[in-house]
Amino acid sequence: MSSDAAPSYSLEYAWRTDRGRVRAGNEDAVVVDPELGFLIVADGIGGAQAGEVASALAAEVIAERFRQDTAYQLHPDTAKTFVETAIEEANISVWRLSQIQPDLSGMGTTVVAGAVGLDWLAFAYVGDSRLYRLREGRLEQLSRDHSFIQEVVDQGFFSSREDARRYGIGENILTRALGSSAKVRVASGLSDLACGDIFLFCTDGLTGMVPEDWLCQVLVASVGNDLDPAAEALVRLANERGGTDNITLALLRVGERLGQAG
Ligand SMILES: [Mn+2]
Repeated sequence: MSSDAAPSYSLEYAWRTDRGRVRAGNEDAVVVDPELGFLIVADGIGGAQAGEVASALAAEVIAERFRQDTAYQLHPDTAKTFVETAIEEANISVWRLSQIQPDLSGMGTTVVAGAVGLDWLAFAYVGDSRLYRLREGRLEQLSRDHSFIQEVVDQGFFSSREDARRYGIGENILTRALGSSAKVRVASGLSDLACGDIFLFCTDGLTGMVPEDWLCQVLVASVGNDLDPAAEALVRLANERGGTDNITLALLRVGERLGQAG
């Protein structure tokens, strides 16, 4: 990282991936690089080992892009486009491999990725892996699921996800994923950084098991402590509440503003 782009805050990272209690394998992937300041979480879809291949390939393609060229870190808008493009490239890689390797046909993956700059976080995503931000005790979802249940709620057929669930709308139907075609629509956004913020990147194996107010409580309780036990506690909670899916998360905590900044 060039010194121009070094974050003006001290940052902490913690991450975990866990098979859960039911699944035979782990089809989630996570890559975090505290040195370069990026986080990637992906949740693979597909029979046999195909989901595992898809999520690992997508995460690696995106990580490689971040490692090769760090110039994106100089400007938030550049970074946002950069993360989007990296995800588009990952999509093509997953799609191509699924076309040439019959046993991988139909594989796909969700992804949510973030890149940290001077005083901002640029993020992009496809699917239902999520990004949350804890700020001043309030947990806010910065991503918006590309799922059927989210769509019927957005279109006003139901007043809330709970309402839609009561009518039997499943949580697990994705409307977008990497790998299903040569082109994918990537969603993206920017957040500023404030001292005390915690960003949570995670797969549905966490959010499907642990209610948001519990996630919030665990993150709030981590204030003043190391971040790693919070990551551990979130995985434990998801497992205690069933652990029916793979559980993956990456945390980024924003600390004090650094003296030499600006
Ligand atoms: Mn999952």
